[in-house]
Amino acid sequence: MVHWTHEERAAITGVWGKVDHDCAGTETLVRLLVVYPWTQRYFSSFGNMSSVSAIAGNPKVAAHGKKVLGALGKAIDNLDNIKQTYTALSELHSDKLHVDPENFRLLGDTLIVVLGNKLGAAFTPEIHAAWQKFMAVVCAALARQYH
Ligand code: HEG
Repeated sequence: MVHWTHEERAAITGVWGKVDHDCAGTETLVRLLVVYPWTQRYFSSFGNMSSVSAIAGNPKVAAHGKKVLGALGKAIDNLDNIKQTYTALSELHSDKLHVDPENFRLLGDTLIVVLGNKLGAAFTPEIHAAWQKFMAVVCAALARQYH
Protein backbone atom coordinates (compact mmCIF):
# COMPACT_ATOMS: atom_id res chain seq x y z
CA MET A 1 0.00 0.00 0.00
CA VAL A 2 1.14 3.53 -0.68
CA HIS A 3 2.35 5.39 2.38
CA TRP A 4 1.41 9.03 2.79
CA THR A 5 3.11 11.26 5.32
CA HIS A 6 1.09 13.81 7.27
CA GLU A 7 2.69 16.52 5.16
CA GLU A 8 1.72 14.80 1.91
CA ARG A 9 -1.87 14.33 3.05
CA ALA A 10 -2.03 17.97 4.09
CA ALA A 11 -0.54 19.10 0.77
CA ILE A 12 -3.05 17.10 -1.25
CA THR A 13 -6.18 17.98 0.72
CA GLY A 14 -5.02 21.56 1.30
CA VAL A 15 -4.74 22.31 -2.42
CA TRP A 16 -8.03 20.51 -3.07
CA GLY A 17 -9.71 22.77 -0.54
CA LYS A 18 -8.29 25.90 -2.13
CA VAL A 19 -9.09 25.50 -5.84
CA ASP A 20 -12.39 25.60 -7.69
CA HIS A 21 -12.59 22.00 -8.95
CA ASP A 22 -14.89 22.64 -11.92
CA CYS A 23 -12.72 25.47 -13.14
CA ALA A 24 -9.46 23.52 -12.67
CA GLY A 25 -11.00 20.50 -14.41
CA THR A 26 -12.08 22.47 -17.44
CA GLU A 27 -8.74 24.28 -17.70
CA THR A 28 -6.85 20.99 -17.39
CA LEU A 29 -8.79 19.23 -20.13
CA VAL A 30 -8.58 22.26 -22.45
CA ARG A 31 -4.83 22.42 -21.91
CA LEU A 32 -4.40 18.67 -22.44
CA LEU A 33 -6.27 18.82 -25.75
CA VAL A 34 -4.26 21.84 -26.95
CA VAL A 35 -0.79 20.80 -25.78
CA TYR A 36 -1.17 17.12 -26.75
CA PRO A 37 -3.56 17.37 -29.72
CA TRP A 38 -3.52 13.61 -30.38
CA THR A 39 -5.57 13.20 -27.20
CA GLN A 40 -8.49 14.75 -29.17
CA ARG A 41 -9.00 11.42 -30.93
CA TYR A 42 -10.77 9.97 -27.89
CA PHE A 43 -13.32 12.75 -27.89
CA SER A 44 -14.58 12.60 -31.48
CA SER A 45 -18.17 12.87 -30.23
CA PHE A 46 -17.46 16.19 -28.53
CA GLY A 47 -17.82 18.35 -31.66
CA ASN A 48 -15.73 21.37 -32.58
CA MET A 49 -12.06 21.24 -31.53
CA SER A 50 -10.69 23.11 -34.53
CA SER A 51 -8.87 25.83 -32.56
CA VAL A 52 -7.85 26.76 -29.04
CA SER A 53 -10.90 29.00 -28.68
CA ALA A 54 -13.19 26.26 -30.02
CA ILE A 55 -11.80 23.82 -27.44
CA ALA A 56 -11.99 26.39 -24.64
CA GLY A 57 -15.60 27.22 -25.57
CA ASN A 58 -16.75 23.61 -26.08
CA PRO A 59 -19.34 22.78 -23.38
CA LYS A 60 -18.68 19.04 -23.64
CA VAL A 61 -15.01 19.62 -22.90
CA ALA A 62 -15.93 21.69 -19.84
CA ALA A 63 -18.41 19.07 -18.62
CA HIS A 64 -15.90 16.29 -19.04
CA GLY A 65 -13.15 18.23 -17.27
CA LYS A 66 -15.47 18.62 -14.29
CA LYS A 67 -16.21 14.89 -14.35
CA VAL A 68 -12.52 13.99 -14.29
CA LEU A 69 -11.87 16.28 -11.32
CA GLY A 70 -14.91 14.81 -9.57
CA ALA A 71 -13.29 11.39 -9.92
CA LEU A 72 -10.04 12.77 -8.51
CA GLY A 73 -12.01 13.96 -5.51
CA LYS A 74 -13.00 10.36 -4.86
CA ALA A 75 -9.33 9.37 -4.84
CA ILE A 76 -8.60 12.18 -2.37
CA ASP A 77 -11.40 10.94 -0.12
CA ASN A 78 -9.88 7.43 -0.34
CA LEU A 79 -6.14 8.10 -0.28
CA ASP A 80 -5.48 4.72 1.36
CA ASN A 81 -7.62 2.82 -1.10
CA ILE A 82 -7.12 4.42 -4.52
CA LYS A 83 -6.68 1.13 -6.39
CA GLN A 84 -10.05 -0.27 -5.35
CA THR A 85 -11.71 3.11 -5.75
CA TYR A 86 -10.70 3.12 -9.42
CA THR A 87 -11.28 -0.54 -10.37
CA ALA A 88 -14.41 0.13 -12.44
CA LEU A 89 -12.99 3.33 -13.94
CA SER A 90 -9.84 1.49 -14.99
CA GLU A 91 -11.90 -1.26 -16.64
CA LEU A 92 -13.91 1.39 -18.48
CA HIS A 93 -10.83 3.19 -19.81
CA SER A 94 -9.26 -0.10 -20.87
CA ASP A 95 -12.10 -2.20 -22.25
CA LYS A 96 -14.57 0.39 -23.52
CA LEU A 97 -12.67 3.62 -24.14
CA HIS A 98 -9.29 2.10 -25.16
CA VAL A 99 -7.40 5.08 -23.76
CA ASP A 100 -3.64 4.57 -23.91
CA PRO A 101 -2.60 4.85 -20.23
CA GLU A 102 0.32 7.11 -21.17
CA ASN A 103 -2.37 9.79 -21.50
CA PHE A 104 -3.15 9.57 -17.78
CA ARG A 105 0.37 10.75 -17.09
CA LEU A 106 -0.03 13.65 -19.51
CA LEU A 107 -3.27 14.63 -17.79
CA GLY A 108 -1.59 14.47 -14.38
CA ASP A 109 1.27 16.70 -15.48
CA THR A 110 -1.19 19.10 -17.09
CA LEU A 111 -3.29 19.33 -13.92
CA ILE A 112 -0.14 20.13 -11.96
CA VAL A 113 0.67 22.97 -14.35
CA VAL A 114 -2.85 24.32 -13.85
CA LEU A 115 -2.60 24.06 -10.06
CA GLY A 116 0.76 25.82 -10.16
CA ASN A 117 -0.75 28.65 -12.20
CA LYS A 118 -3.66 29.02 -9.82
CA LEU A 119 -1.66 28.91 -6.59
CA GLY A 120 1.53 30.66 -7.65
CA ALA A 121 4.16 30.73 -4.90
CA ALA A 122 1.81 28.84 -2.56
CA PHE A 123 2.40 25.79 -4.76
CA THR A 124 5.72 25.08 -3.07
CA PRO A 125 8.17 22.38 -4.20
CA GLU A 126 6.96 20.15 -1.33
CA ILE A 127 3.32 20.54 -2.35
CA HIS A 128 4.29 19.98 -5.98
CA ALA A 129 6.08 16.77 -4.98
CA ALA A 130 3.04 15.50 -3.05
CA TRP A 131 0.79 16.14 -6.05
CA GLN A 132 3.25 14.47 -8.42
CA LYS A 133 3.14 11.40 -6.17
CA PHE A 134 -0.65 11.54 -5.88
CA MET A 135 -1.07 11.67 -9.65
CA ALA A 136 1.42 8.82 -10.13
CA VAL A 137 -0.68 6.68 -7.76
CA VAL A 138 -3.87 7.70 -9.60
CA CYS A 139 -2.28 6.81 -12.96
CA ALA A 140 -1.12 3.41 -11.68
CA ALA A 141 -4.61 2.67 -10.33
CA LEU A 142 -6.27 3.69 -13.61
CA ALA A 143 -3.82 1.52 -15.58
CA ARG A 144 -4.29 -1.51 -13.34
CA GLN A 145 -7.10 -3.29 -15.21
CA TYR A 146 -5.36 -3.07 -18.61
CA HIS A 147 -4.46 -6.41 -20.12
MG1 HEG B 1 -11.43 9.61 -18.53
C1 HEG B 1 -14.77 9.09 -19.18
C2 HEG B 1 -12.15 9.94 -15.18
C3 HEG B 1 -8.17 10.49 -17.88
C4 HEG B 1 -10.77 9.75 -21.90
N1 HEG B 1 -13.12 9.56 -17.41
C5 HEG B 1 -14.39 9.31 -17.85
C6 HEG B 1 -15.31 9.33 -16.76
C7 HEG B 1 -14.57 9.59 -15.63
C8 HEG B 1 -13.19 9.72 -16.04
C9 HEG B 1 -15.09 9.69 -14.19
C10 HEG B 1 -16.81 9.09 -16.83
C11 HEG B 1 -17.03 7.60 -16.60
C12 HEG B 1 -18.45 7.16 -16.74
O1 HEG B 1 -19.18 7.70 -17.57
O2 HEG B 1 -18.82 6.24 -16.00
N2 HEG B 1 -10.36 10.11 -16.86
C13 HEG B 1 -10.81 10.10 -15.54
C14 HEG B 1 -9.71 10.35 -14.66
C15 HEG B 1 -8.59 10.51 -15.44
C16 HEG B 1 -9.00 10.36 -16.81
C17 HEG B 1 -9.82 10.40 -13.14
C18 HEG B 1 -7.18 10.80 -15.08
C19 HEG B 1 -6.75 11.29 -13.97
N3 HEG B 1 -9.77 10.00 -19.67
C20 HEG B 1 -8.54 10.38 -19.22
C21 HEG B 1 -7.65 10.63 -20.32
C22 HEG B 1 -8.39 10.41 -21.47
C23 HEG B 1 -9.72 10.03 -21.06
C24 HEG B 1 -6.21 11.04 -20.18
C25 HEG B 1 -7.98 10.54 -22.91
C26 HEG B 1 -6.97 11.23 -23.36
N4 HEG B 1 -12.56 9.44 -20.23
C27 HEG B 1 -12.07 9.51 -21.52
C28 HEG B 1 -13.18 9.34 -22.44
C29 HEG B 1 -14.34 9.16 -21.65
C30 HEG B 1 -13.92 9.22 -20.27
C31 HEG B 1 -13.09 9.34 -23.96
C32 HEG B 1 -15.78 9.00 -22.16
C33 HEG B 1 -16.26 10.41 -22.42
C34 HEG B 1 -17.66 10.49 -22.94
O3 HEG B 1 -17.94 9.88 -23.97
O4 HEG B 1 -18.46 11.23 -22.35
